[in-house]
Amino acid sequence: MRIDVVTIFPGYFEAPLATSMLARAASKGLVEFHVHDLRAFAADRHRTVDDSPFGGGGGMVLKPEPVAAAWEALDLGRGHGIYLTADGRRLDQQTAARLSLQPHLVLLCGHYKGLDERVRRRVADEEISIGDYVLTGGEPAAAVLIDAVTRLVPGVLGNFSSALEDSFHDDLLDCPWYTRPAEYAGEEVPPGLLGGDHEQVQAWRRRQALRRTFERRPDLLETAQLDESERELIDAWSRGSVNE
Ligand code: JA5
Repeated sequence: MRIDVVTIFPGYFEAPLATSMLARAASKGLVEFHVHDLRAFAADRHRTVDDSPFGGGGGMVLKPEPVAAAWEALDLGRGHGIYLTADGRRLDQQTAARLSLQPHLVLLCGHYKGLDERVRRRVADEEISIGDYVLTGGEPAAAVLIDAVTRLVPGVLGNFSSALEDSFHDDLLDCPWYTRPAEYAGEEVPPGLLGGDHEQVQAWRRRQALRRTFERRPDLLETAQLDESERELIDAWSRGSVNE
């Protein structure tokens, strides 16, 4: 997979792309990252990329021509264009999985009040938000998207972890995890994890994942794949007739 990023802050991406799993994926040749400075495609000697909005009001809007020039010069139109914006469709695991199948993503980071609407429609195949909060620009959202998508590219995850075992793979939150020591600060590790009975461990983890999802993200239970006994357990929790 190839990922191009177009931004007025290319330096923002240095540490995330040079760290841990993303750096390893790039050094293994599984993914290529190319970060481009939008200002390099400005037409004037001041490298202007923004201007005031028609109709007045505060703030600035990213001009269309530097974006169009970057797309032309870098031949980005063949990739799948994504504009990171608070009014985009919310990023979720299903979207990350779908994007991980694309051979070429092009991420465009907005700034100020955003991008002129006309070039936005021309370069963006889709518009994505990472959540309902305001950012100063699209860079943090692009870094999040790169992480979520890249780890799903075949070969990127080691066998220490598998995308199939992720929290959210089955629409539930993760269970609690424990490591040594078996007693810490007066608290024992739950006995269900200690007997070496793998079936028992799997049952304990599943129930804990259900419980945690019930408590923190009940909305996820609407669409989760649950069997009849799991539905009954959740109904019992809802009635308050079982505690854990
Ligand atoms: C703000 C000019 O998903 C959260 C996001 C907030 C935000 C994004 S994505 N882009 C911008 C932006 O501000 O371009």
